[in-house]
Amino acid sequence: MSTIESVRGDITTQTTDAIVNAANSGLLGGGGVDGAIHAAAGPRLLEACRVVRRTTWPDGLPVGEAVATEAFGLPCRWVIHTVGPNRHRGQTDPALLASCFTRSLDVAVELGARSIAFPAISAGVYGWEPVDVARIAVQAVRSHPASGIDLVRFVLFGDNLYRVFESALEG
Ligand code: AR6
Repeated sequence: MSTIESVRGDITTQTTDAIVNAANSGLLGGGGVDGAIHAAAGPRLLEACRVVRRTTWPDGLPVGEAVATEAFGLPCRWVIHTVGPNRHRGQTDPALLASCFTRSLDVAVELGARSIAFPAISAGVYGWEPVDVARIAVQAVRSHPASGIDLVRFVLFGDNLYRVFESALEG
């Protein structure tokens, strides 16, 4: 049974074994948490993402999928990149968002990670309501076997998001 917790903060400073990036299908960087992660990791992260595009996912990473790279300049060991559903493009199926958390945990287990930090995937540019993201995230994490993972941490930017996740965890 993993500990599941939420903290206010910046995911790029987390020392969990893995952190999750709310990326886009192209995997070549962007704004928000994706931009912060690439800036903190340095240019080798972009190069590693280009390798993923040349090999495993030539057409881009599908919504709800996850793939890992090394973390380079970041204090964690791996970055697990996932692509949340974009409400502005009509991607409103909660199963797609749940899949981001489930597949990221699958990848973390495959890597042998003991701890993982998630941002509020799709709660920014992709336009999902924080309360929906929190409910779906907590449910997906709780229902995942996550064997070997001791700690799942939600790292939230801002007080409102933090409160919303805290109440989802209390529920
Ligand atoms: N640490 C933790 N959370 C953060 C950080 C940070 N350093 N920076 C932002 N957030 P978003 P999305 C929060 O827009 O909605 C990118 O351009 C932010 O406040 O980063 O999945 C990608 O390339 C919000 O609560 O991700 C895609 O194109 C949450 O992280 C697109 O945005 C997610 O916001 C993905 O959109």
